[in-house]
Amino acid sequence: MGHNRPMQIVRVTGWNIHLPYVEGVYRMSGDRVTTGMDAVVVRVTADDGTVGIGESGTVGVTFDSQHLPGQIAGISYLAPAILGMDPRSPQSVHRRMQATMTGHPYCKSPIDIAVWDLAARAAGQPLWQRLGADGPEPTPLYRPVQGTTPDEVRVKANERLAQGYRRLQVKVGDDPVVDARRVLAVRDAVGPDIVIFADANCGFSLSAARRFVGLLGPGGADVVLEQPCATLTDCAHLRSSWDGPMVMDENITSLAALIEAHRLGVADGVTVKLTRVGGITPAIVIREAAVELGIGVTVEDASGCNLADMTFAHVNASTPALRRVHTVDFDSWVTITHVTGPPARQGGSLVPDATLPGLGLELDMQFFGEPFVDVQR
Ligand code: 0XW
Ligand code: MG
Repeated sequence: MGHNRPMQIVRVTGWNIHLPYVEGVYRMSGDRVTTGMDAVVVRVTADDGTVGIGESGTVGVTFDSQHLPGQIAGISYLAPAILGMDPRSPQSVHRRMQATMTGHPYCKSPIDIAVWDLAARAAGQPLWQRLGADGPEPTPLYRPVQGTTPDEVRVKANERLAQGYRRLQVKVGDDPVVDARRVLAVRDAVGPDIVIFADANCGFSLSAARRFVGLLGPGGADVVLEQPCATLTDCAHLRSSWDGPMVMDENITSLAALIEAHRLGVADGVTVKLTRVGGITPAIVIREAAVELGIGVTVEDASGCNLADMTFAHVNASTPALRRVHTVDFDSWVTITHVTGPPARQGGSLVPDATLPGLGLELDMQFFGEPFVDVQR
C-alpha cells in the first residue's frame, strides 16, 4: 500500500479573457445583446507541481447576478484563504471558501473547478471517474437558434441541423405572438423528431406566457418550456395553462431552490449552471437531489470555451443516463480556444476523454497576459 503523503495548495493564479462570438451577436429576451462572453480562468498549483485549471464566466451583466469586476475582486479575496489546504479534498476547500466569503458563488466556481481537476490528476483518474460516473459517457448538445422572423429562424434551424445539433433552443420571452410564430416556424422546418426548447430567460410576464403557450396550439408544438417567467411563483401559476414539460434555469440558484421548484411542480428538468451555484461541489449536490427526485438535469454554464465544455462533459457523464438531458458547447460559439488537449465536442455530443487524468487539458499560455491574482505560499 502506498503512503498517503500530505499535499497542499501553494499557488493560486487567475486571469480573465474576453471570448468574441464566431457569429457576431447573441440575443436574449429584453434586448439583452452581447458580442462575446467573459471568462475567468484559475490555476491552482500543489506543492508537488501538480496543477488544476478551471474556467467559469459571465455573459454580459444582465443574465445572472454576476459581474466580471466582482468576480475578479472576489477571486482575489478568496485565493489566499485556500493556500495550504489539501486539494485532494475539494469539498473541504469549498467549505473554506464558504467560511471566508458569504455568497458570491460566481467567484467560487472557477477555483472549485480547478481544485476538482487537481484532485483527479493527483488521483491519476479522469474527473468523470473521480465523480463516480459509469464511464466516459456522451451528453447530447443543444444550440440556440437566433433570428427575429419566422423565415430567418427556419434558415438558422436548418444550419444548426447541418452543424450536427439535434436539439435546438429558440429564444422567446418578448412579444408572445411573434415568439410563437418563430417557434412554430422552427418546428415546421425541422420536423417532429428534433427536440425544441423555448427559452424565455425569465422574459415573459405571466399573461404573456399564457398567451404564448396558447398560440402554440394543441400539443404545444411538442416544445419544452424553459424558464418562462422570472419567478417560481409565476411559473407555477402558468401550470393552469401549460401541462407540457417545463424546465427551470435562472431560478435554480441552490438546493433549496430546486426543492421549491419541485414542490411547485415546475421542474420536469433543471439547468444547473456552475457559475451560478458556485462550482462542481454544490452542482453535484443539486444534481444528486434532482436525480433522486426523478428530475432531468443539465449541467452547463453561462460562458467559456473548451475548458468549460470539458468540465460539462465530465460532470454530465457522472449523471445517470436516464436523467442526463443535454448541454452546451461554447467552444463552437467563440473564436478563442485557450487550452490544448482533446476537444470536448465529438459530433453532436460532448464526451470526456476516457483516460487522461483530471479534465485532460493544459492552458495555452499565448492567450494569457498578466494575471489579476497570483498568490503563493
Ligand atoms: C444558452 N445559454 C447556455 C447561454 C447563455 O449564457 C444563457 C444560457 C441559457 O440557457 O439561456
Ligand atoms: Mg436557459
